Amino acid sequence: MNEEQFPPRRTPALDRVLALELARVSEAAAVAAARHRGRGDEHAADQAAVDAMRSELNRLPVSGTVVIGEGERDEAPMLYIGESVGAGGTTRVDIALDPLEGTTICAKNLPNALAVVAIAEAGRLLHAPDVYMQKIAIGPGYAPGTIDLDASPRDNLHSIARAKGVPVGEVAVCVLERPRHSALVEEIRATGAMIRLIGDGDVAAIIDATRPEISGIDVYMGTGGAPEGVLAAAALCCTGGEMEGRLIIDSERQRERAERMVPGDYRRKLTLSDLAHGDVLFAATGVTDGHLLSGVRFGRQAITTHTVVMRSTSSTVRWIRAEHQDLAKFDRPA
Ligand code: VTB
Repeated sequence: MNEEQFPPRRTPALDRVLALELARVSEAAAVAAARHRGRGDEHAADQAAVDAMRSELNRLPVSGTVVIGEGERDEAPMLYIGESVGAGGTTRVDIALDPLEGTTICAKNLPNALAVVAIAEAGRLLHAPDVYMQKIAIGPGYAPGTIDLDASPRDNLHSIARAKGVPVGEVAVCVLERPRHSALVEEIRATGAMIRLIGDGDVAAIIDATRPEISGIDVYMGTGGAPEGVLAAAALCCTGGEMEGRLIIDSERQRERAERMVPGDYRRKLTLSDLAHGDVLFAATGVTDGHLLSGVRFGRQAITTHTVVMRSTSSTVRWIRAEHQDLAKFDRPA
């Protein structure tokens, strides 16, 4: 065989079959959380998702360590940072998860609550402390340097508009609706760009920016959770796109955690590859309806889930609509 024409494929560290296994993990969490939609009880919804995700994770043929989880060991009894999960084996992976991204969204049954999980070879996901992160993210197809976290929102929006070949008034920005974003929102509006304000759920919002023709969002800007930033970065490793972030450290305790967890200067601008790199698998299942994913449907004979599964090695993005007829596996007697 001519090696120049057919270069040997790099052997990925993560078996591709694992991608489908990962879908089962986010599906289980989503179904458990969806039973609590609209009931106003964030805690119960989250707990159900955690329990379901944990038992499904423990069936994965990996030796996994939770690096982005429900919290530090002393505050989260399950899926805490550092917990070992998986059925064991020689595949050592780091796991980032959010069994219910958008607990408030789920409790109110608003759009875009997701069950999310990502795995990567050990050491390839940033071990982000549970602090805020300033973020900016765009989808694929832009030249490197189009966005810069350190540039003003105005400069970033003009740069995106130029690269896209549209007036800045046709660029749409997604921002979390928070008092801390009032100056950002004002500055964006002053450029003429459009804003979509969301209540929660910036993982979905960043993935939205990778498919502007469907979501209507070109760029995500603002400050959200750092753990959610790593999850979103894991997805961008697969879809393509750019993201930059910076941890926001407000207390001595946070500083101590950041110093312990983040290699190098934790105050630096983090690039996409600082956040996640290497072979990455990502799965998200819709809990409530959203334009990224439909929520769980409880039918008479089947429970239907909608999941996106991504793999960085092949840049495959698969949309899986699953009808689960074995209802007992989701704790519903037939
Ligand atoms: C965001 C959002 C999450 O936290 O990261 C946000 O994506 C940031 O924190 O869904 P604040 O709510 O304190 O602003 C969530 O809303 C919840 O984890």
